[in-house]
Amino acid sequence: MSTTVRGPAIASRVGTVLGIAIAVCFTTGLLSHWIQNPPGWFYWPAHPVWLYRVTQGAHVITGVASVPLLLVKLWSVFPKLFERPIIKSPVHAAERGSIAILVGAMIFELVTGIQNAAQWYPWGFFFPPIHYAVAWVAVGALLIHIAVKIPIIRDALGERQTDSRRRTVLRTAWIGAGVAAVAVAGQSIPALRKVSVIAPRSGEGPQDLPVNRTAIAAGVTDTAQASDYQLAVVSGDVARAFTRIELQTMAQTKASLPIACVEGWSASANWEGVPIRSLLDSVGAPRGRDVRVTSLERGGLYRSTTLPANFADDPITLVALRLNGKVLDLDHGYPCRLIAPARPGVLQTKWLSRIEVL
Ligand SMILES: Nc1nc2c(c(=O)[nH]1)N[C@H]1C(S)=C(S)[C@@H](COP(=O)(O)O)O[C@H]1N2
Ligand SMILES: [Mo]
Repeated sequence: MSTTVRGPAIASRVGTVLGIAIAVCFTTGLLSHWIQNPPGWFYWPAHPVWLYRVTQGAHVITGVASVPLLLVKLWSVFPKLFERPIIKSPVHAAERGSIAILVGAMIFELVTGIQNAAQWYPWGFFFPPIHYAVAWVAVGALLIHIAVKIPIIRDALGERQTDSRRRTVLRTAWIGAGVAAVAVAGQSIPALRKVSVIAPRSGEGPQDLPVNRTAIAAGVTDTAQASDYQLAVVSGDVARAFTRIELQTMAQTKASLPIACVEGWSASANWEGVPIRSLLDSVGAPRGRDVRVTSLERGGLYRSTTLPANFADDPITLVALRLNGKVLDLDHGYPCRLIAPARPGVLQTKWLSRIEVL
């Protein structure tokens, strides 16, 4: 009879659930990366409107839920991590090395991801490309790890677990993961808002919607409120400029659409404005073309984004003038901002200055 609680029985069970969480986290992360840096073959649909809200919510929730699972997993094999000699044979050395890389990369991904979701950026690097690159390292090392351990995993999962101490540890792992998931889920699932103690953005902000970058932070308070403000719309040689009043007199469309931040929080709101397609029609722009949208913001990473053709032609991709029944707040993008269905928040450009067909 075994007397240790640690070992393959726990490691393989917690590892399996952790593996599923990581698979969801990795896949949804890849999608988010491709939406923001689309390879030529990539297509992201504009409908259903909540699609990105769900994929990115799942990304952050599975990432956070992985923390307690990873801790229990490491605990279950802890003495093995310090086994001597470190190198017994080339195969053994490769296996140890892959575990060192796996653990390091996983911890890096979870820590930087959670810091990012909490909007705390202590590192000296730009988060997205590094988080993306290390994800491949982590997943590569994980696949090697699983391949090496398959026989042990299969045996351990085949045996019924009767040791009550182990069952307690497992129950603790599941409860820990569940609590972690619920604690953060409220930033994407409104019904959980009150119990989600670590949801950093959850509904505060003007017009009942969180703000990511304020007008002051973006340095647009003067240009956005200037009396000679105009929105330029350009297609080839044809260009027009619209004042806010001219935009207001055009046919308005209403749509309920979420802002779904890459950092995990999301919130639905009622938007009203001019379909971007109407503005494109006004300069005779053909359908099926990508469109560049540029902000009044002078610097910043998000001053300009490209709207893929299927989004530009969608009837509820709006140049929004109103939010939740009132004139768009300055912090939400006054005089007008882009709001498109199923698009990451980071690409929902505020304080528009120019729309140009590519
Ligand atoms: N010009 C500009 N638009 C921007 C940003 C920005 O930094 N500059 N931030 C984006 C991000 S990251 C998000 S999540 C949404 C948030 O919109 P909100 O502040 O109206 O909620 O705006 C987007 N639009
Ligand atoms: Mo965002």
